[in-house]
Amino acid sequence: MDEKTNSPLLTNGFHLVVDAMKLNGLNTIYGVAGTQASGIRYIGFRHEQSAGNAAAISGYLTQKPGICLTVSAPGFLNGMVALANATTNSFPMILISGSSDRAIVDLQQGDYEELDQMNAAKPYAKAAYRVNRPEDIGIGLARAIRTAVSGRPGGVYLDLPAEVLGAILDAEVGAKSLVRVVDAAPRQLPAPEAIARALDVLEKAERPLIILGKGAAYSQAEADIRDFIERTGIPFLPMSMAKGLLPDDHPQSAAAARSFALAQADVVMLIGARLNWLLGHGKSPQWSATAQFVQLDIMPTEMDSNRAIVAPVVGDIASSVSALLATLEPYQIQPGSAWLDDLAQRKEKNAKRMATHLAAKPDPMDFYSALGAIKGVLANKPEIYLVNEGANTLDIARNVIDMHAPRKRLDSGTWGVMGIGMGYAIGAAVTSGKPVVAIEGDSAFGFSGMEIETICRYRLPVVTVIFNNGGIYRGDDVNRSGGADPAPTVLMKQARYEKLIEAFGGDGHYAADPQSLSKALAEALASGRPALINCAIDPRAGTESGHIGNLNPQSSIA
Ligand code: ADP
Ligand code: TPW
Ligand code: MG
Repeated sequence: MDEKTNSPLLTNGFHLVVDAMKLNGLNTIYGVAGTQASGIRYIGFRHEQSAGNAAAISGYLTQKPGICLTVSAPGFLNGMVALANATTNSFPMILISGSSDRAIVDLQQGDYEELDQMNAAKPYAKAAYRVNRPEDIGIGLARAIRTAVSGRPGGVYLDLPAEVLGAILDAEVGAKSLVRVVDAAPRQLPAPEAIARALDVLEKAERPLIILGKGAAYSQAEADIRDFIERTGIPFLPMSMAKGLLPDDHPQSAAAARSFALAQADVVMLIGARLNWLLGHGKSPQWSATAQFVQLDIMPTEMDSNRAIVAPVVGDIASSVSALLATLEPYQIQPGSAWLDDLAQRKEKNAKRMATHLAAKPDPMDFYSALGAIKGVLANKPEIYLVNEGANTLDIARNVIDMHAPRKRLDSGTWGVMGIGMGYAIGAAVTSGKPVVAIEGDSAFGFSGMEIETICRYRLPVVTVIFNNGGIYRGDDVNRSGGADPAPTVLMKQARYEKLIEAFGGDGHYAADPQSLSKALAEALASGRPALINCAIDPRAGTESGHIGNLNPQSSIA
C-alpha cells in the first residue's frame, strides 16, 4: 500500500522478471535495446547473437545461467544462434524474448514482428517455456534457471508475450509470486559400483590415458582432478577449452604427443568430454580398435553414443572424481613405464619441431612466428582470458599458446562456430573484470566485429589481435570461375582493421613482425584499454580448413 494515496503499489511484468532475476542472484542482462532497471547491469550490444554469446560464456564461467534479452521475431532469431550454440556446448543460458499477440500470430494474420517463437526455439534449445500470466513469471524463471543448470547444462528459451511484460499488478501479490530456486544444480552422486568398475578397468591398464573436456572445466573440480591424475600417474590430454585445468606444462600432459597417445592408449578415461568429431568419434585409425573406455558424464545417454563404454560413471564430475579419490586407496593403478617412456620420447620430438617453427623468422610472419610473440607476452599472465576463433588461427594458437589456469581458454567449441569472438570476450570481461586477449582470424573477426564499439563504449580491457592473412584459410586463392571477382575465400589483405577501433576511441596497432607484435600487445595489456592489433600474416601460410581439411566433402569429379 502507498501510505499517502492509500492505493496498492503496482508493478509490471518486466519489473517482476527483474525482481525474479535478482532474487536468484542474476545481476546482468545482455541484449539489444534494453529497458533499465535498478540493481541489474544491462550490457547493450550491436547484435543479439553477440549478446547471446556473452550470456552463454558467462554461464560457462559462473555456473549460473547467462541472461540474454531480445525483441521478438528477428531479434529472437538472431539470439537463437547463440542459444543453440550454448545448448550444443552445454553452457547454461536463458534467452528471454518478448513475443507478439498470439491470437494474431497463431492465425498468421500479420502482426508486427510476427513469429511462432516458442516452436521455433524448441528444436534448438534444451527446453522452451512460455509465461502466459504475469503471476507465473516467478515460477517461469525458476523453471528456466533449473532447466539451464541442472543435469547437462544448456540453453533455455523463455517466451514472454508483450501483454504479460506490460501487465500491471499489485506489487505485493507480484513479490509473493516470485520463487527463489533452492539447489538449482543438485549434486548427482555416481553409484559406488560404477566407481569400483572404473577403478578396476584402470587398474588393469598398461597404457591408460585421461581426456579432460570442457564439462570437467565447467564443474570447477580442478583440485580433485589434479589430485586424481597425480596420484594415479596417468597421462592426460586436455580438449581445447579444458586447457589450463591442469597447467599445460604439467609433466603428465601428453598434449605434445596427442595423436600417438590416442592411437596407443589401451584404456581411456573421458572426464566431461564427448566422443564426437573432435575426438574422431573414438574410432580407428585415430584410436586403437581394442581400447576400452571409461566415461564420466552427467548425461546417462552420452554413454555408448559412439563406442562401447565399459565403465560408465554417471554423475556430476565433482562428485564422481571425489568418489574415485575416496575409493582409490586399495587399487594399484600404475601406467606401464614403457608407455610413459614412449610418450616422453614423442613429446620431446614434437616439442623440438614446435621450437623450430617458433624460432623461424619468416618475412612476412606466419602463424607460428606471430603466435610465438603472443605466447611470450602471455607466459606470466595466467589471469588473462584467451578467446580464439578462425581456422588456422584457431588450430595453431591452440597448440602454441599454453594455458596455466582453468576456464581461461574460450573458443569455437563443439560446432567449430565463427562469430563467438567479441561476444565471448565481452562476456568474460564483464563477468570477471579481468583482461581478455581475443586471437581472431580475419574472417572470424568479421562475424562479430561491430561489437568493437560495445567494447569501447563499456571501456572493457579487451585486446583483439586479428591474424590478417587476407582470407578464409589463405589469402592467395585466385578466381577460377572466369570473372573478375576475387576468389570466394579472399578478403581484403590491405584492410586496416586497426582503424576500426580508432573510430570508437580505442587504440589501434599494426604489427608486421614479431617484435612489433610483442610490443603492441604488452602496451595494450598494460594500458587496460580496448585495443586492436592488425597483425600481418603471410597470405600463403594457411591450409584449407586448418587442421580439419580431411572433413571437407570429397568428390571424385572436379
Ligand atoms: P569437449 O568439447 O571439451 O570435449 P564436450 O562439450 O564434448 O567437451 O563434453 C562435455 C560433457 O560434459 C558433456 O557430455 C556434458 O554432459 C558433460 N558435463 C557438463 N557439465 C557436467 C558436470 N557438471 N558433471 C558431469 N558432466 C558434465
Ligand atoms: C557461422 C565456416 C570455418 S573457419 C572460417 C569459416 C568461415 C574462417 C576461417 O578464416 P579465418 O582463419 O578466420 O580468417 P584463418 O586463420 O584460417 O585464415 N560460418 C559459421 N561458422 C563456420 N565455422 C563457418 C562459417 C568457417
Ligand atoms: Mg584468415
